[in-house]
This record gives sequence, structure tokens and C-alpha cells, in this order.
Amino acid sequence: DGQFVNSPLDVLIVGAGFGGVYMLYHLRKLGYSVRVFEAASDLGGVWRNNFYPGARVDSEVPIYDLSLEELWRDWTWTEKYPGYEELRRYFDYIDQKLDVKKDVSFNKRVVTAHFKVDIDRWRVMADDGTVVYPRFLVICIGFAAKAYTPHLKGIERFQGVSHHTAKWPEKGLDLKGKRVGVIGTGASGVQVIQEIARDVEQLSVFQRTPNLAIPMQQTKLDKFGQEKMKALYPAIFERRRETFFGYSYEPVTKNLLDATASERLLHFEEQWNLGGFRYLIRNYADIGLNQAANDEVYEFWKNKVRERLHDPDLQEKLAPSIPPHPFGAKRPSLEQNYYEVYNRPNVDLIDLGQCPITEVTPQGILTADGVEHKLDVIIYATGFDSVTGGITQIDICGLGGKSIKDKWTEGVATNLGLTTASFPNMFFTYGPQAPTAFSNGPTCIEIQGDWIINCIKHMICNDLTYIDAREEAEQEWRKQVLSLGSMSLANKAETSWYYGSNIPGKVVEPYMFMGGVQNYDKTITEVASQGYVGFDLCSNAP
Ligand code: NA7
Repeated sequence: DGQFVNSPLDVLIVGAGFGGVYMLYHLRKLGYSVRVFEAASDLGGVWRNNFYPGARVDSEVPIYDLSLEELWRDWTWTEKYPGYEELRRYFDYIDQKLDVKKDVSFNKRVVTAHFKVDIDRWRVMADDGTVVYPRFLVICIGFAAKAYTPHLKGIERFQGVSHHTAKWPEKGLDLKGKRVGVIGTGASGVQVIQEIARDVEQLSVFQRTPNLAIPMQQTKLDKFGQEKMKALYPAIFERRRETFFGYSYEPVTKNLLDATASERLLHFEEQWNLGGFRYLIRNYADIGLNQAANDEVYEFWKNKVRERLHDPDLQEKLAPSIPPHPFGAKRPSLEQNYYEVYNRPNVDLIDLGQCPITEVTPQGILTADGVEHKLDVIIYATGFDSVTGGITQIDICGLGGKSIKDKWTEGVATNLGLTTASFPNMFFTYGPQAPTAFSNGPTCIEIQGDWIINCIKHMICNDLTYIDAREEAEQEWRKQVLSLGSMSLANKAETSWYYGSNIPGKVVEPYMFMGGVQNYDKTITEVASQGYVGFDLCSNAP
């Protein structure tokens, strides 16, 4: 076994994005020996992997900041919704401030992690053969660690260049003057489409489901304004833990059906103009549960979008008369000039609902109407085997030699979205059965991170070697996650990564806790303060 063997670790963290950096900072401060293994060559997590043109965050700053004062005190953003370049600079700055990199091993993709009962430690191996034996294993790889490209017939025969948005070539890709096809109109598709349309010779967008995108209302930020705002940062960071989605604002408590027509109109307009996710999450309380309320939100959205499109055919394809799914059932993208792009003469929208892809040919994409769309570049903006895919692609074995992949074949089971039974001393953040996609990333990560840090501290201080979730607690949590997920209108979307239905063969069930960040925080905090009910803690492994 390779390096580090002689200095057994207290904690190994997998992933150096927001979660990994936050955990490292706190655990190191407590005096533990901690190491981070990161598959990429630098810090940044999702922003290290996703750097296609236009990649940018859909949460505004400082909501998207880490809440550590030593970070935000001297940092200034230039845009309300920063792009990947600025987010990468933020991670460089984090390193300058917190001296993170000295404890991170880059280019180390974790391939196996086996719990060794004889030593009460994990044996973790990276793809370069490096092995470590940490007591605790914390997986901070986010929900989008495994990209998904559909198995289209003929895909390997394409003679042009093709890339998944999350596997963009490191040296970049010159699209000027090229005929480019984009498959997929999720968050990544919308961003890449609106960014490249003006540069490419011809853009063909292959759309299966229209994105019910809402305006970002991007704004430039200056230092003076931000310095003034900083007086409010502590309140903002506290507040984001107290709201349903982990932002600093809440839905209104009133139901849409109890509001007058003029009240609704003005409320919709206000959220629309303020931008970001407000039209979704600061809207009326019943829009995610009541179809009639949701229909009205859709109608307003449809009319707004149609105003921006010149051609009636495009209006129907991008903002159909009949909603493709309830508004908000799939995550609406935040757009800047997405709809205007389709008015351009060099942009073509291919509606796969009417005319599906038959195959990829050496020269492009053939659709069912017999048209071969000739392309130099194909961009797969086709998403991820989200939430569980990144975890199950690692060979993780717990007690009894069972792999996590086998354990989760019939569906996911976790206790509180933090651990899973029979995998002792292992935790994960921003993954299955947690608020994950139903929350602002850093909010969720800090809530879960704090819980894990306190748990590890509790174990070490009390000389406990072993914590494992009880199966009955796990089943109880699963029941709650499933029941919340079945109540939501979100389950009405045909293909959705929230439910795993975007991946052929994946178990279709709610993969995340949809009961609200503040309720999640309260629940997990109570479990800890009651002495970790639902967990076995002991001095020796059984
Ligand atoms: P998403 O949101 O999963 O979007 C994937 C897109 O790819 C979506 O429009 C899919 O259509 C489309 N898709 C997937 N498979 C196919 C096939 N076989 N043919 C045609 N189109 C296909 O992934 P993103 O990367 O955009 O965003 C993921 C999250 O990352 C996002 O929510 C943010 O939180 C950040 P569909 O809608 O299923 O019909």
C-alpha cells in the first residue's frame, strides 16, 4: 500500500468543492488529521468539472457564499450570479485565506472504500494506487458527479467533435463558424445555448421537453454596494437556514386561490422582475401542491415567454398551450437571453416530441422525418445520473462485504440523508434523501457539514470507534422521503432527475427530501441532541 499508511488519518474527505473545503476547514481546526482526495486537478468541485461556455450558478451571492466570515469579509463578487471563471477564482481565494490545498491530494479519484472490521477503519484506494486508512469517511462529491450521455444508435460513428457539458475539454473548444448541435435543454443546455448562439455558424437545438425557464435578471455588483451589504451578511446566513429552500426569502403564506386577480398579477410581476428563483419559490404557498394554482402560474409564464418569440410555431414549441408538466416539477433554468436566441436566423429548434432522434450518423444527427442535421460538433447537455450515481460508481463495501450499489438496487435507504446502515463511520453531504436540489447548495452543505463535524467530535471525545445507522430508523426516513415526494406535483414530470426517471433502468422514486431545509435542519439537530437516536454507537465494532 502506498503513501500515508504510516500516518493513519482521522478523516478522509472525498471531493474538494464547497462541501469538502468546509469540512476540511472545521475538522482541521478541531485538531484532527484530515486529508481530501479530489479527482480533478484543482479545487472547485462542480465548477472544476462544468466549464462549458456560459456555465454559471443559479443562486445569487451572497446566498451562494460559504458563511465563514474570514472568507466573505474581504471578498468581492462582480456579478450577482457569477460564472464558473469567477467561482474558480473564489476557490483560489479560499485557498489563499484558509490554506486549503496543502491538505488536498489532487488527481486522486477514489475507486474503492472497504470498511475493515478488524481495525475499525476504512481502507480507501485512489485510482493511482494510493491507499489510506481513515477512521471516518466523508463523501462530498455533490449530486452531479456522474455525467449521463444517452446510448444513441450510431453515437460512436460521429466524425465530428462531441462532448458532454460536464466533460468539456480542458483546453477549450473553438465553436466559431461551426455547425453545432445541442441535445438537451436542462440547466446546462439553456446556458450553453444562450452563450454560443451568436458565435456559431448554425445552432441546432434538439429539445425533448421545453425548459420552463425564468429570468435571472443578472446584475453587475460593485465593491461599495457589497461592503454596505456586508452588515447584513450574518443575518442572511442565519436566515437561509430557516427557510424552506435555504434562500433568504420564503414563499408567501397565502394560497394563490385566496388572492384576487389583481393581487396575483402584481405578485407575479414583482417576482418576475426581481428575478432568480423568486417566481418559483417566492410565489404562492399552494403552487407546488394544487394543480389549479399551478396552471395559473404556468399561464403567466407562457404569456411572458411568447411575447419574446416572433414565430407562432416557436411559441408553441417553447411555451406550449398545454404545459409539459406542472410549473416547477422540473427545475426551471434561470435565463438571460435564452428565448431571443430562437429568433435568430442561425438557430433551429428540433422538437424531439414530434420528431425523435433516429440515430447519430458520421455527419450529424438523423431525425425520424428523414432529415439529417449536418453537424461539426455535438454537445450532450443530457444531465447526470444524479444524487446516487456518483456514490454507487465507487466500490464502497460496508459490513458483511455488501456494496452500496447492491444495497441500493431496489431503492435508496439512508438515515437522514447523512449515512446508510451497515456502512459505519461513513457520511455524505448533498446527496440522496437530503434537501440537496431542493435547497441552495452551501446552505444544505453547511447544515449537514455541521452535523457530521459534531458527530465526529462526539465520537472522538467519547472514545467511540463506531457509529452506524439502525435499519428501522432508515426505513422510517425512507418512508418520509417517499411520502413527501409523492405529494408534490414534481412527480408529474415524465423524466426527471429528482425521481431518477431520466436514467433508463434506474429505480423511479423521490431521491431527495422535499420537506424543507428548515425542517430538515430541525430534525437532524434533534436526533443529535437526543444522543443520536436511530444510530448505534459503540466502542468496538460488533
Ligand atoms: P438535466 O436538467 O437533467 O437536463 C438534461 C436534458 O437532456 C433534458 O433537457 C433532457 O430532456 C435531455 N435529454 C436527456 N436524455 C435525452 C435523450 N436521450 N434525448 C434527448 N434529450 C435528452 O441536466 P442539466 O445538466 O441541464 O442540469 C442538471 C442540474 O445541474 C441542474 O438542475 C442544476 O441543478 C445543475 P428531458 O427534459 O428529460 O425530456
